[in-house]
Amino acid sequence: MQRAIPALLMRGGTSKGLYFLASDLPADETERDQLLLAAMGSPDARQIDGVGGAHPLTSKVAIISPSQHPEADVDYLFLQVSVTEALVSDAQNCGNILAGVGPFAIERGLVEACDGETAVRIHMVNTGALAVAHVSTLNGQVNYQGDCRIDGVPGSAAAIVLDFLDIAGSSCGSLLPTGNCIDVIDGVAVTCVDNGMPVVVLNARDFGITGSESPAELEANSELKARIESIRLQAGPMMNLGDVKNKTVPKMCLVSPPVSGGHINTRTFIPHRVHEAIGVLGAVSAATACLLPDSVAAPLLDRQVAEGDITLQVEHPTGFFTVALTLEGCGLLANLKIIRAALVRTARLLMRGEVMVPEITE
Ligand code: NQM
Repeated sequence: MQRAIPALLMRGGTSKGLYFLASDLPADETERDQLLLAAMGSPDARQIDGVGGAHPLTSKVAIISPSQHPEADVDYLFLQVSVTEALVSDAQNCGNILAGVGPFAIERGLVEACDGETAVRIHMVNTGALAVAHVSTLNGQVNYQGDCRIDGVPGSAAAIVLDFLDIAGSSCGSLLPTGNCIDVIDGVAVTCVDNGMPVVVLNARDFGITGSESPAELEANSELKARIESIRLQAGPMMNLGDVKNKTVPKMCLVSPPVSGGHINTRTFIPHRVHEAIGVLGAVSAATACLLPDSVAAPLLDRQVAEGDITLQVEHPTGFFTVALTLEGCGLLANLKIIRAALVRTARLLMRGEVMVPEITE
């Protein structure tokens, strides 16, 4: 016997995953996670017996429900389903999958479509923070078509502007969770930052690499991977994340001077595979590190920082990621506050129906 669970398969930004209504999934978390592992086909490097795409970026789940939060329309819980292990984690948020949440909420009748554009207010359950997604809508339906291009996705689609307010310390409690702009771990200077995503920023040069290597080259460098994982395991408790051995945070972002006309170049371990682009909130945190005087990234930033709105082009392996930030009181670190982050993504409904899961027999 198989169990049929209503779900939408969506691309959200440069990621892909299953989107569910919470009411269609078991309330019991263990039962829910077993079902999600089976739906994705995990654990198995090829996820051959499920709909997962055999990469962390395509093994993701969004669970959405009406929100009780006074400033939100929907609650969004993000779950990372491991490809190779029987693990489902809610320890991180995902800004790419977030891009599909507004369209999903409209598709499934949680939010009514307005004429032209619909603002969907989203409570991100993993971190408690809020985002507003501006979704293109026509004749009461989501409009997926448009001329917005994002690097890492072929073709173009309708733009979805995501606005984040006050996401500093989303998972770690503060923007600089160790209390320092620079810490030294295993003899390497690092900046531990959380502006929406816990990220450890490292200078690629300190590892004897340029920072422009391809994800495949970086993943083949076992000595580099071991050094980065050692730093990550030590940074986790320092960032108030506890033991991060089985967690997908913090992300490890290698920065280097820009090479394609952007403001900073990045390569990100998420945390064991290397991102083909960069995560949304990961990019916001990395861009934020560039603005913090004395951080590992600040000296590499190819522009001046002033109070007000600033737009940074973050280079990654498949192009650029544009992050717009609003800064208050720059200059001295103690006075600096990042009050807003905004960026553009696209999303597309790929399939709607029921995902079939074998009945679990004890
Ligand atoms: O940082 C990958 C992705 C992500 C997360 C990862 C993301 C974010 O590209 O907000 O989007 O870092 O695991 O989907």
